[in-house]
Amino acid sequence: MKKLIIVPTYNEKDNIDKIAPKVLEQDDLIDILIVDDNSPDGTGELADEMARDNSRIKVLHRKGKLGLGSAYVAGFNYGIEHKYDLIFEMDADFSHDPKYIPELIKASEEYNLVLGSRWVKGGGVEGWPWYRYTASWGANLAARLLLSLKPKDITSGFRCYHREVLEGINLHGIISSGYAFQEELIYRTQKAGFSIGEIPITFVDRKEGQSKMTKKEIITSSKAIIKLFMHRRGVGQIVKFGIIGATGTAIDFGILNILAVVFKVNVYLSASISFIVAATNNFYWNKRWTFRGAANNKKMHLQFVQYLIVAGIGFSLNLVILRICVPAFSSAFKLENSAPLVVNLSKVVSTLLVMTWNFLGSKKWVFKG
Ligand SMILES: Nc1nc2c(ncn2[C@@H]2O[C@H](COP(=O)(O)OP(=O)(O)O)[C@@H](O)[C@H]2O)c(=O)[nH]1
Ligand SMILES: [Mg+2]
Repeated sequence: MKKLIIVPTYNEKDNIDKIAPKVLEQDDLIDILIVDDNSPDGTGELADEMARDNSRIKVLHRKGKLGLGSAYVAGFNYGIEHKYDLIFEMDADFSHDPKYIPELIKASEEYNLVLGSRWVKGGGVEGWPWYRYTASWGANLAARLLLSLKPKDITSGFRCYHREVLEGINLHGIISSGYAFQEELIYRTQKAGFSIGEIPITFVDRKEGQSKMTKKEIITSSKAIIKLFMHRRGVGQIVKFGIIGATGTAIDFGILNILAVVFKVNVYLSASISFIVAATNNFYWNKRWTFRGAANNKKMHLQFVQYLIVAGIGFSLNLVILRICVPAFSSAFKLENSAPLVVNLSKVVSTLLVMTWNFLGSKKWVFKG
């Protein structure tokens, strides 16, 4: 089993020559690939010297600081080209103790991807101030929830991939470059159906050199996670449906007020007209935008009638829920039925439930082909 440990470096002159021998001594079939982004401190030149003395050390030079993600992609491509069986990610700064490498290799007999994990039993972090600990844990949890990822430590940068995983997840399609890259790789690995295991590690904060985690990096990574989230099947639909629902509600209120308040039209007639106009608006945009591409084989007028039925039931549901919530909240908070808290909280509950009903009715019935 040929193994390649990829170590991306940016200003790691004080670490790289110390970590390399520790990595190589873990297993006879290990090679190291240093991917240096033209570090100003001369890490690249030092790496070249090391490679001259030891054929198990390889170096890739890139023009400038192009980001951790693309450094790894370059390293992965090297590993794929040279037919390494196991391909590792590892930091240069001793945060990832080389002693875990044999454990990662062992677990790789069972899993397609193995993570060195801080957030499983037995794992942890040493030397981080509380805010960095909280931020890392929180970012990890948020991304796990948004992307429904099963592993506990999805930002970990200490990993062992079988080559087949990297060949099977379309590295060219990756959209994030910074730290979100780690999450995206897990997302793709899980989606492609590969198994993922975790072994506990203690992550030790770097002693030499500086962290490259910056505010800009955090913002770019958060954006990448949200982009991935929007790419998930169905999520974009819910957001679009919500936007159209909001415009429909504005139209509904606007027309009701113009007719009933300004022109003194009978309030029930006004409410019916405003409801029909809003529903027509929602139908049109949901057909054109939210559910574009679905249900081309259904007659338009049939679809419209079905939509009115769903929206009409939704409207009645709204009244029923208000009839239940208003007395319940008013007795719970010991307030009048007309108190702003009671009225608005009830409206929030009914809106959420009715929107869910309308969305499911539209998706599963009206716009289903
Ligand atoms: N080639 C390359 N390596 C990078 C880049 N950014 C970070 N690294 C390396 O990636 C590893 C992790 O970075 P580090 O600054 O320790 O991040 P932290 O541990 O999250 O604070 C280290 O080996 C860095 O030298 C980059 O843009 N290009
Ligand atoms: Mg580090």
